[in-house]
Amino acid sequence: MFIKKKRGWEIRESEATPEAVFRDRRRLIQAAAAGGIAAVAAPLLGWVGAGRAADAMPDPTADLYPAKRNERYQLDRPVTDEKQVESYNNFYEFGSDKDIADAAQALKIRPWTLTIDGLVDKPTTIAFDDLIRKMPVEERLYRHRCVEAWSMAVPWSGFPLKALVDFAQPLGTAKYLQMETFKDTSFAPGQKQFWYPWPYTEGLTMAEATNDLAFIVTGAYGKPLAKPNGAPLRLATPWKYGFKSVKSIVKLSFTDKRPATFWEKLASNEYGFWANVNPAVPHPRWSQASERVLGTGERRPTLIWNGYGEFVAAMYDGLKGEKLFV
Ligand SMILES: Nc1nc2c(c(=O)[nH]1)N[C@H]1C(S)=C(S)[C@@H](COP(=O)(O)O)O[C@H]1N2
Ligand SMILES: [Mo]
Repeated sequence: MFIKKKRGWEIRESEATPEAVFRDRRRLIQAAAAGGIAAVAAPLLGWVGAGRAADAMPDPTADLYPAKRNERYQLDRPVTDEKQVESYNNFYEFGSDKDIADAAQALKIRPWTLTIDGLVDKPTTIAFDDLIRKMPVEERLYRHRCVEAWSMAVPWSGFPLKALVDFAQPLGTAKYLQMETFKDTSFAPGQKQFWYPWPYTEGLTMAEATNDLAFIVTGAYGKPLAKPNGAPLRLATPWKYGFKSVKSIVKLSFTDKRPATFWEKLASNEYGFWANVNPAVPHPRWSQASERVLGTGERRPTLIWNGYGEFVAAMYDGLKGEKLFV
């Protein structure tokens, strides 16, 4: 396949991360705060606006947050600074660098409907605002490990993907769940880049989709999810590399064939279907042994299954022949 530009994770982390830009912004913001000129400086600073309520309509789900925390999921490190999480993103629909927070404000999140089709009892379409009222919303502290070797720790809110699968009532013949992002070039300029296989799709086995850890994220930091993080709903599968966590989902399709996913279509030897985190299996072009913690810059050793083995490892016992870690 012809690829015009290097993708984000083909570039060395040192090149991919505009660290100098971030440092300069930090300083500018500190200066602005000290001088009381934040309002003047704000438009210059992408991330100041990342979580703001720029939309005219108040969020109709705001009353659900903050949700009660589920204490079963504990972190081994501090929560990452909210501004970092909402301003250092992978969201190729809005651009192929990390600095898409401003562009992502153009994402239209109301009305938002979710289509459920394929091998289900009754295919259906439901408004997100109706769906979430049927779901058990809670908060969970999760780690996130990008295949590019950076990581973060986030208080996500949302509901178990299993609750959504139960709502969808898949047939016994369903083996996989495919999830799809919107496609709309009127507000997502990245989708004009025709060499990518839009829309972004991801997939899980039914065992993975109904695992306790698989989570649909609708909020973070005690409020509705910010657009750069994939509002109004995105996936979190914290034992897998971050590219599995598909954002701004519009469709769930149950199928008996393994879905080919967005990055797999582009480079299957580098970004496979399983994509489980393993520090001992390097990416073809870089090590996965350690990770750079967003916000602090600390380097930590990466853990097998990203530290979530007790929840997920047993699912893969019968799958030793598969490339579970690519
Ligand atoms: N639709 C869509 N979902 C996506 C991506 C994307 O480009 N488009 N990037 C993925 C990658 S590589 C990562 S690491 C996470 C990043 O999530 P964050 O920006 O909230 O940190 O989103 C994932 N989901
Ligand atoms: Mo990623």
